[in-house]
Amino acid sequence: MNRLDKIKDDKHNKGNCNNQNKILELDLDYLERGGGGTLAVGGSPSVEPSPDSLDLVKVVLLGAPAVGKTSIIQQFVWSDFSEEYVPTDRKHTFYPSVIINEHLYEVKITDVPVIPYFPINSYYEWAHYRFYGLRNATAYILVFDLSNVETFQYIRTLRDQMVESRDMRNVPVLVVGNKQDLLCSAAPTAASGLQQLAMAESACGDSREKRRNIVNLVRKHWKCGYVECSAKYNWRVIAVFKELMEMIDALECTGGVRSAEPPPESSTGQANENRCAVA
Ligand SMILES: Nc1nc2c(ncn2[C@@H]2O[C@H](COP(=O)(O)OP(=O)(O)OP(=O)(O)O)[C@@H](O)[C@H]2O)c(=O)[nH]1
Ligand SMILES: [Mg+2]
Repeated sequence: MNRLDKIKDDKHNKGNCNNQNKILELDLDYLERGGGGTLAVGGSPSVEPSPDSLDLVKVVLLGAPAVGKTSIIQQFVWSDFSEEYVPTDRKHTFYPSVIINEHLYEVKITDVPVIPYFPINSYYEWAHYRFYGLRNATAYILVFDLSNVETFQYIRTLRDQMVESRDMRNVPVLVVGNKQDLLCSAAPTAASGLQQLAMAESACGDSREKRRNIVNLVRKHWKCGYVECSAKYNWRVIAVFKELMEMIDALECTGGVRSAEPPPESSTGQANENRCAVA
């Protein structure tokens, strides 16, 4: 069956990583409309989806250190957030079931330690990122920190490496600006003197300008989705996954074919009008 990638490698992965076998059924339309915090649980939390009966959408989150990748996932899956920063030091996987446009998807969300580069072929993947599933992901979420726009440079480099080494046609990529709550506002306070206010306004203006350029690059040139969120306040975290699942669902409906196997090394990415593709 072509509809979704099979989870062959998950059989393989069992025992090699810390699988967090949390099975949730999330109706994204309902949740985004504010449909309560209680999620329909679609199975025992300790049971992994049966590899034989379910197809899986494999989503990998990537981004610079401390941008909030783990926080976004944990807020989405567990409705939980921690102020404490614990760098991710090994692969973690999460298995929510997601309903979008009345289609049910089993999703495997993978959180990995920061990778210095995207593996340009399966040899590098095997040698340096074994079992991370980087090259055969169904879709990617690339996260940066809105309050530190320099972190965007990391995903820009990573995306360049992806499009140079993997056929990215029919592979949705969503760029997420996290920590929206930390965005500066130059609103005057009683304590701020005029000079301080002017400096704050100018700093905010700079950062607003950089953000505008990023949104422009991502949407117009990369033709990727873009969402801003705050994992801390659970603001638009569901929208992140909804947007991504919409992209995946649209692809499924238009018959986009995704292969669980890495493509031949010669087939580098080319433009695709409607998908997140090479600029
Ligand atoms: N203010 C604010 N802090 C956040 C937000 N999201 C994450 N943080 C904080 O940022 C720090 C890093 O968050 P993580 O989720 O661990 O970041 P990460 O990208 O997984 O980091 P690595 O695993 O090292 O790559 C933690 O202290 C979080 O509490 C947010 O939306 N707003
Ligand atoms: Mg992490």
